[in-house]
Amino acid sequence: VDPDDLPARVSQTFDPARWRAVTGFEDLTDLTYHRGVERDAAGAVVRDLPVVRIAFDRPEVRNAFRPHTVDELFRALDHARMTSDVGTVLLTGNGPSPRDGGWAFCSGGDQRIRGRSGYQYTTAPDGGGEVATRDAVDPARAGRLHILEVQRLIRTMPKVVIAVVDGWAAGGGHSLHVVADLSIACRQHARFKQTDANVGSFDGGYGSAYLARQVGQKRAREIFFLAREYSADDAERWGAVNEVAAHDDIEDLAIEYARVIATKSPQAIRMLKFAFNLADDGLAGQQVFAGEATRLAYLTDEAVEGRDAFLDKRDPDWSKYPYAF
Ligand code: S0N
Repeated sequence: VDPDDLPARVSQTFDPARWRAVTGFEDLTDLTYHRGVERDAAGAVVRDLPVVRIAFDRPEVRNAFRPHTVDELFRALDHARMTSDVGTVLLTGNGPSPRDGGWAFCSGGDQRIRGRSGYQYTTAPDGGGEVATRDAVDPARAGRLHILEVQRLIRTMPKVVIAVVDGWAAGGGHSLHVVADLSIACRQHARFKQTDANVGSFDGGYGSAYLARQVGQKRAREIFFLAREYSADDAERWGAVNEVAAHDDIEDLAIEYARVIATKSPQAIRMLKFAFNLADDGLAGQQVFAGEATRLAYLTDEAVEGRDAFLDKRDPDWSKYPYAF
């Protein structure tokens, strides 16, 4: 597959001139994964930009995630985490739905298969929609709530993750937007609704408690207990999204955010993200922050002296290193 051979329309909000498919991810079925690029007048890629776009690609079910979607999402996010010249990850949804023109960021877990082991989806024999069939699955994987592993990866990856909410953010999709570092919402299409309690699920971690940090306890409880639909403008007013943009401008705005972030010190962004997380993440947050501090300390002469002294089988000489600055 030629990574530059982009489908003409991944989504209405997707400008093919700005992106190339990420090599090694041609097998994705439930997501699309692209790297931002700069092209010359002839359309050839001049250079990669420090941004990637990961998009749910199941618009016919409002971008609900099935376990396979979550596996792909973890894989793409982890690849973005490991790509050292990428500073910003845009998480979004492709659309509109070919069935009814509806837009979605993500509508959470696919309710057709939730909690059921041994189901898998295949294309219907007539080539129509998917049909669920019983199938043997590894019991170790059945019923796994591994979307929570994705939430933790978003939280701990040393990059800025931006939820580009261009349609419904519902249930577990609402929680993904909550856990993202920043959110941008489309004025015309973004709709928010925390449906967990409607269907017997409850994200008792970031989806609720961290939401309460963002919008306050009363509002967060209203969002969960009443499951009312709210708009992009409501979300901005309540402090749940950073900015609202018109449909035609949302991708430009997201890329502009990434461009500005790329002008900042990667180390400072990393330390700031982990510092923002620390209090809410408890000892796990302290571990992530301290791990980064340890990595920086290893680069100092003082830490090198400790290592070298051990290897040289001598006492370390700390006399050059002050107790205070
Ligand atoms: C998003 C809503 C509000 C949009 O309403 P709208 O615009 O009126 O569209 P619909 O006509 O309702 O939807 C269009 C088609 O899409 C299907 N569909 C939509 N959402 C889902 C979904 N989540 N799962 C499966 N199908 C979905 C509709 O059924 C419709 O198709 P047809 O016409 O063929 O019926 C509205 O759609 C809505 O409320 N959706 C449900 C939102 C919801 O409750 N999500 C789940 C909340 N809980 C979680 O996310 C927890 C995670 C989880 O449950 C899970 C599940 C599976 C595997 C793992 C997990 C896990 O916990 O990790």
